[in-house]
Amino acid sequence: MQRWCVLGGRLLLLMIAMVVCGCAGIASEQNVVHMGATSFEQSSIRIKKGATITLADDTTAVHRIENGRWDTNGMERPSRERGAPMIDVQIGGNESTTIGPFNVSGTFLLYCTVHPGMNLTIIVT
Ligand SMILES: [Cu+2]
Repeated sequence: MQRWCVLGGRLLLLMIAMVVCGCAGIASEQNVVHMGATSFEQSSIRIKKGATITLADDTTAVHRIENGRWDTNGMERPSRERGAPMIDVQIGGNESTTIGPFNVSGTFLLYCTVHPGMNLTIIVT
């Protein structure tokens, strides 16, 4: 009887450990922005000050992400807002890259210089 209690206790600890690890996994996953062949899967993301963002390329397309945006006329508008981290990263097919941290609150614009209209707005609070 006592042996079963010890075994049950160990199983319980194991289950608690798995739940804790699972939550940590979700927490680190929340700032992921996925990219398709020619666009971000979401147009904006809201993050906490000091956080980073992982850009995940789900296709074989290569993306080059820099500070700025595509305007509505299809023109590149490179610019870096005050407090924005300098971003200039190339992401190969099926790769991911972490950018940031974003240490200043505000709204920051990123775009892919390869794909017209591929913009991402980052809101840091
Ligand atoms: Cu791109």
